[in-house]
Amino acid sequence: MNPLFTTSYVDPDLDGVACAIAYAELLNATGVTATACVMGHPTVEAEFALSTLGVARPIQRESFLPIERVIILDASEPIHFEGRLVPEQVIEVIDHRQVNEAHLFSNAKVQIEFVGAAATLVAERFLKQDHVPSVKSAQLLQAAIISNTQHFQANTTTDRDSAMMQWLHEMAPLPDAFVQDMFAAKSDFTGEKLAHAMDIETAIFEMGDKRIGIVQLEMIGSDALVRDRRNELLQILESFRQQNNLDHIFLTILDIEAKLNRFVTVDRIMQSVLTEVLGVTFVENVGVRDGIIMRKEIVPLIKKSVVGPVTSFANDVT
Ligand SMILES: [Mn+2]
Repeated sequence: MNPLFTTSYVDPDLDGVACAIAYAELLNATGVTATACVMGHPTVEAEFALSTLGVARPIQRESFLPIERVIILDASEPIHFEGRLVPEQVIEVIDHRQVNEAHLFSNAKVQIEFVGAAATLVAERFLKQDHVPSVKSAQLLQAAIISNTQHFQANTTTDRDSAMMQWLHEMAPLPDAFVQDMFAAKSDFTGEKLAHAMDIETAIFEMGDKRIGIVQLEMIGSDALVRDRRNELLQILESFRQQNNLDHIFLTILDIEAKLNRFVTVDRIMQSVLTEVLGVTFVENVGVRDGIIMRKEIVPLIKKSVVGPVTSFANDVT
C-alpha cells in the first residue's frame, strides 16, 4: 500500500491542522499507519496553538504527487490543493462546508456535515470508536472548535460542537487565558503582517464565468484597523485581484469582540451584491453588519446572486 497522509488545504487554519494531527493519531491508534502533514504556511493562530500547547509540528509537505494516498480534512475542493495532488489520490474527505466539491474526489469516502468545526467531526470519530485522544490532541481540537465557531458565536455552531467541546474539556481543559491569548495573537496585523495574513486568508471561488476572491480576517479591534489603514487594505485587495486574475474581490472582517462583520471593497459590483444579499450599506468602501457571519455562509448567498441557485450535490454522507 502506498503511504497514507492526513492534511488540509494549502496554508491551513487551526481547524485543518488540528484535524490532520488528531485524525492521524486516531488512525494510528486503530492500526492504520498515517502521517499528519501541512502544506504551505499554517495561520498565525494555528502556529500559536501548536507552540502554546507544545504540539509537535506536522511534517511539511508541498506535494503528494503522484502515488501517495491522502485523507483531506476541513477541505473539499480540488482547487484548494493547487495541483499538489490529483483528486483520485484522496481516499477520504471530512469537511463541514455547505459549498463543496467533494463529489470530484471519486475514490473518497466522504463525510460532509454542517457543524461549526471539522474538529467536531474528528472528536466524534474518537468517541464513536471508543478511543481517548492524547491530552495535546484533545486541547488542539478544543482550540479548533473555539476558533472555527468564533467562540460559539458563529451561526454555523451546533449542539454537536458544544457537546464535543464539553467532552474534550472534561478530559483535558485548555490552559487558563489560552482563548484570550489566541484571539489576541491572531489580531496582530502590525506592519507587513497585514498583507501576509490577507494573503493566507484569501479564498478563490469560481462562480459561473467569474473568479471571486474573498479575504476573511478574524480579529478583535477591527474598527481601528479599518479606520487607520483603509487605503492600505484597498491597495492590498487590488494587488491580490490582479495577481490572481480575479474579476471581483472583497474583504470580510469578523470582529469576535464587537460581534459584527466589516466588509471592505472598492468593487462596486461586490458592494451591490453584498447590499443585496446581506443588507450591508457601504460608506467610503466600508460596510458594517451586526452579528458574525462567516465566509462559508456568505459564499452560497453570493453564488446564488451571481450565477443563480446553488447546485446541490449528491454527497455520499457516511
Ligand atoms: Mn473548518
